[in-house]
Amino acid sequence: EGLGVQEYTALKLKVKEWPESAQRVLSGKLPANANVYFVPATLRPETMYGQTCCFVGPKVKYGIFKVTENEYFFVSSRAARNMAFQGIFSEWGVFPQVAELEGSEVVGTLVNAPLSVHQDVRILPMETVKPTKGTGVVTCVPSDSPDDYATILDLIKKSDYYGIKKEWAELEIIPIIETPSYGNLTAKFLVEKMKINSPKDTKQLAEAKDLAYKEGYYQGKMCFGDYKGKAVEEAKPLVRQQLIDANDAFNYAE
Ligand code: A2H
Repeated sequence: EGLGVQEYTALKLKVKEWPESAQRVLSGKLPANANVYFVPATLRPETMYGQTCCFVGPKVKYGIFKVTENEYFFVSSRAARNMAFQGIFSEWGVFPQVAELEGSEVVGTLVNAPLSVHQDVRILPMETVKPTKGTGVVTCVPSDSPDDYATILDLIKKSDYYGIKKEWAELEIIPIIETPSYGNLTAKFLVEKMKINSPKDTKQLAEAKDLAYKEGYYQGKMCFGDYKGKAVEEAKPLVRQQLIDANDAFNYAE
């Protein structure tokens, strides 16, 4: 945003099972030993313990790109290009695309979410995903992100309309960060207090996001995980480094 550079943590969520809609598109396009990862970009690596699903824009176009011999990323082509010029792909500036998919075709994919209490989570639709920000993939932490919390409530309420199984959206929301003003489920607190009824209440959600971010970052204390008891400001780089060391994440900037 503006003139600044945004430093994201890009997380690797390994695909365990594709839905039929994706299998049809992918048939014959990937080698047998291929590992494919959904790669959300996040500013809150310290919250990854609480991932309950991962979002794509249902109408957004994505690609699967070959990163190394057996590693492939599911991201927007814009993000693949940026990554290729940040030394993330094996050949500088080259980002070979093996398939093109729309978000709706990958809804229901089962992926492994690094660090999360919920090892296996589903890919679900989020209509407010911006195709031009980050990777176009957003990991869902409903304890601390008002956008994620509002989207989860909507998916549960209208699961038939969205063509998903209700239980895919109903994973337990665990407290990760304790704050003096909003308790330990900041997003739920703010969504309820501000009477946000839908993911389309964008103005209120922007305000809630600001409040949640500031309170979490400056006043928050970890109440879960390896850095329990530490300030969020201190824990954030530690969790990020832990993810990077485990080869579950990398730095991505734009
Ligand atoms: B954050 P900034 Cl727990 N479209 O990650 C919509 N939202 C996107 C996106 C896209 N294409 N790409 C990334 N994002 C989200 C965690 C989180 C995030 C928490 C709390 C707040 C929060 C879990 N979701 O973001 O505009 C991602 O969600 C609020 C600041 O580049 C990413 O971090 O500042 C954040 O927005 C990046 O937003």
